[in-house]
Amino acid sequence: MDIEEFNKKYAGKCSASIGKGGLTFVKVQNDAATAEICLMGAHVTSYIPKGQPDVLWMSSEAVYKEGTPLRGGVPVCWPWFSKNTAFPDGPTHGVARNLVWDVKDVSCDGSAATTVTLSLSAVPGYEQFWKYAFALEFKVTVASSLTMALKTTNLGKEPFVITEALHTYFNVGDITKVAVEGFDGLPFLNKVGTPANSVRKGTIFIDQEVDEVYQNASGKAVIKDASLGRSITVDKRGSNSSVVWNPWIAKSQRMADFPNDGYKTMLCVETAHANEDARTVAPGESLEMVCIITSKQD
Ligand code: TA6
Repeated sequence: MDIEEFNKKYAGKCSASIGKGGLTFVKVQNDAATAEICLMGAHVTSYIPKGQPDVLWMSSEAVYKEGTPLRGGVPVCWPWFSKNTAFPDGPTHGVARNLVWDVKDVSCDGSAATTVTLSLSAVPGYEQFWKYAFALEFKVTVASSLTMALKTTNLGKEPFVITEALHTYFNVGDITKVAVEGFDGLPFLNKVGTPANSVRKGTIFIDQEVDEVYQNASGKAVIKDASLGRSITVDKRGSNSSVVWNPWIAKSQRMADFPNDGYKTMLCVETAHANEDARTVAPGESLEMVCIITSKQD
């Protein structure tokens, strides 16, 4: 992307610059919030509503290198979530987060809402894993909420099946003082240790590794952060599955791009089409999944 041309075209709406690891970042600043999006992976790395700490958590050990997934923010996991059983040795969480996306458009609605539309229509270097003709569009609206809409269009002549996730890492003050509402009574696959099916009873508190894939999760979740004195609502449209993840101590230590104590200040609540919520996209059809994040000081 020609940075100078981009900045001329979108002057006053957003600005692009070369950042860590030579990666290109688009910065949005308006009356409601600021945000940053790395073009590699269309990866939202920061969302700061006016007067609040960043809503997203980025690892201090993240590796900024083209082709290497960024740790933190909102990884776009597509066209599969977690491992692709057809390619067990392939990339985890698909290939979209490793690739550089284009900016299709930037629009503003008044002085407090900016929408950056990013697109991807090929998987260079990953063709062995994904042979279908597709178009991906990711609309990121930075306002008093952060709204992310991921739309998959099948441009080919045969249907394809995807799983996907907006794998959002939330910034919390102290994980031991966090309560997560919205999953009471829902079935989930517990992936810690030997995978086992279970049903959530009540509120989620985090005092150990948690890696849970919820089904029938079509509503909103609320992350109550007593330490930062705020509640983060994670609402959604077009998704029936969610993932809740905290690596806790041992797994944090095993991840090179994750600080040993990182588990204390992050929590993933992911808007997904995961596991049984896999989706078939017919030729010429589109599938959209939307996540709406709103953070309110208590
Ligand atoms: O969404 C939770 C999860 O599937 C965990 O099992 C853990 O692997 C996490 O994603 C991070 O995956 P990554 O490939 O980004 O290290």
